[in-house]
Amino acid sequence: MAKLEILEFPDPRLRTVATPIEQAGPKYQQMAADMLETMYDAPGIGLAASQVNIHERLIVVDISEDQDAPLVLLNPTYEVLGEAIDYQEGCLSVPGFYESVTRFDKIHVTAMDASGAPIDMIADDLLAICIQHEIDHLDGKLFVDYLSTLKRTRIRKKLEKSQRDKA
Ligand code: GNR
Ligand code: NI
Repeated sequence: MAKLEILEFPDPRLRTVATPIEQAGPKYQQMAADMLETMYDAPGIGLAASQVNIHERLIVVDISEDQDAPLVLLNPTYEVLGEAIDYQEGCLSVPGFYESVTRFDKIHVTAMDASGAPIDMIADDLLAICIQHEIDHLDGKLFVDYLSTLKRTRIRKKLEKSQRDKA
């Protein structure tokens, strides 16, 4: 297993649209294991491959308290079933900032697991929100894109400064 480096806003690589995975298998099982380790260590409840500079359509999610319910989704897509809800979101690629974003509270998710088996599930509440957030990453989209330009610019400047101070 290996811990991976998480890209931070406004890194332009986070804007890459990820490509579909053609063939599931061991390569993606290893990639998912590394992403789960990275997510649990952070800690976070989801991680998209885009955040670790892998531009393929793979996300991992675990909303359990005990980090014992990992979900690995390749080529995930969803249809909306529920209502719009506002939720205070954070992102490992936008560390330290939390803002309200409108999502849907129930979705029908279709994907495959790392071995290629089909996944068909209904997700609601936090799980639904997290999956929508992760699929946005695969499309090069971040939660800050839903905020006002003023808020997004403030966040960008603060993160650029902390990235400079770190370097
Ligand atoms: O750890 C995370 N928490 C979170 C909280 C509210 C809405 C979405 C998330 S996802 C985030 C981890 C992350 O950045 N995934 O891309
Ligand atoms: Ni995120």
